[in-house]
Amino acid sequence: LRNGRALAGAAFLLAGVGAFGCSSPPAMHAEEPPAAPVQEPPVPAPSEVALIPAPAAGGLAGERPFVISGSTRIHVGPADAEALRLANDLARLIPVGPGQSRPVSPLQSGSAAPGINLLIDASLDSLGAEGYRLTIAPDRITATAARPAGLFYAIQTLRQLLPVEVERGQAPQRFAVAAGDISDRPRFEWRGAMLDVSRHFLKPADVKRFIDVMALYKLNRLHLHLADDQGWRIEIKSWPNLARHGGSTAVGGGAGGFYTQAEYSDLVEYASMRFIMIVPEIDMPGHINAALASYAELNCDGRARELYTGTRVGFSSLCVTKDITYKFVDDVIREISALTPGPWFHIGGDEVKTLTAQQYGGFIDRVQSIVQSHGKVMIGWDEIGEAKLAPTTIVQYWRPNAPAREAIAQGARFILSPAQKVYLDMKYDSSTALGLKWAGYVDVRTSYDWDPARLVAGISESAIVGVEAPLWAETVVTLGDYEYMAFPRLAAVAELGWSPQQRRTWEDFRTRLGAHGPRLSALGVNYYRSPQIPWR
Ligand code: TNX
Repeated sequence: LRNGRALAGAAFLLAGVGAFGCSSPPAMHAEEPPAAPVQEPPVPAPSEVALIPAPAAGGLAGERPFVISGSTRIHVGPADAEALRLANDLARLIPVGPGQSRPVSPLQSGSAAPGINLLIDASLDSLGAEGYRLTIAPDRITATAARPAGLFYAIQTLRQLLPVEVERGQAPQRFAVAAGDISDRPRFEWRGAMLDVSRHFLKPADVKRFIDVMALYKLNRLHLHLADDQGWRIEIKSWPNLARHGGSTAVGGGAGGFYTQAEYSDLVEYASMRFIMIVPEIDMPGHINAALASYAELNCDGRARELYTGTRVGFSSLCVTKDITYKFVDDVIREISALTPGPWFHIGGDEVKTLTAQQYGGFIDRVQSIVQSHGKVMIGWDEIGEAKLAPTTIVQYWRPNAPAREAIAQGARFILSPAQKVYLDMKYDSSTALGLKWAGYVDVRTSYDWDPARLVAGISESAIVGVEAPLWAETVVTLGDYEYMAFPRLAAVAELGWSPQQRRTWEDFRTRLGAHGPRLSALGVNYYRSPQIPWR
């Protein structure tokens, strides 16, 4: 079936070109059996090759493909260690045969050779730090970028043009890659997902699997919500009871868990190899019961709270009038910042219902100075607009229909995470078993079909750092649950963050997304088979 479909597509693409199958000459010598025609692999059908996010310019062409075979080499520019690492990753994706690695060789000069070429070319910086050019012609594939991140994204584009079997480690021996010429760069620098690992805990191996799928869609920020009322999920050496006791349970009373500092650093490293920066969040002054249960002295009354396994919000707060609170905040931000190469520290700041506006503003102000003293840029949920913000501070917009007036008036920059559009914990529709619905049902089209620059009056393109889809975890427990809520909506958000508005339409996206079904399946992702999508 697959071949039949592919051949039909090839006929569509190559009508009359005769690139394969019919190119063998008629037999000339009656006494010799005719030579078996070289069986050219079918060109992938248009319905099978689909790029998400859609590239900014160019695309696939109906011309002769490039055929990857046992003799195809991968070339990298001279003396480029990062390109070599990426080339080796690509070589592992398309081995020559079972257990046979594909050779990677450095080019003598900077110019491409027959085969697959991965080149860093600093003069290409018109495409920015993440942009790339990818050309696929009959004799060579050439990926060029000014920076390694761009080369990585070129490879993710190429990966989406390879047979889905490569995702299972079963590359065919010979296959065609659709021809094309693509010049690509992202619309926004911030294309993120957030995992709430506090309400339920995801072990490091599961976070890595999630990162793998993020990378396929060119997402580049993973925000980890590391502490909330129900669980403290990162080891803090100067306050060891936070993880030991505060991390010992979860919503519903499960076993919880936490990342040791070594495990966190390993995640940071794993993500950075895929050009994803980890953004740590410790939510404060509210959403902090796990800490209040771990250390009595953090409470105004000096009495430790009970661990909490329910799902209410807004009831807990640090004691903003005690000095020890700021020592605690300083220690936590210092230790996590030292483990985090990315420039940001997210302090939460949402849903505080037990402080006066003045207490809240004063606390955020002080914490902002602490974050800056550790060399980081502060991020907070949109409530922080009520405090006096530093010019570098970033506001994460989330409340449906909130005008964000105070933050706009201060000239803040925004990450857009409107709950009614991109909250991955909202149910898709009334039949979704997992998830919440306080911001409404969020189907795939709702996540996709909006323009960030037109969401909030007063927040225009230049004030938008990017988009991020948070996955709150009150109702999700296993990696399969997280995946079911995240995919395919996160792919929609990835395109929202990457592709120019005028290159995106829902009709086109839903068809391309349908073609991604087999790849997500091959990756073992438990995605939601939305009835809005023509899945293949
Ligand atoms: C609101 S969004 C919260 C979270 C909940 C989420 C559930 C935000 C900053 N706060 O604490 O988990 O709703 O959808």
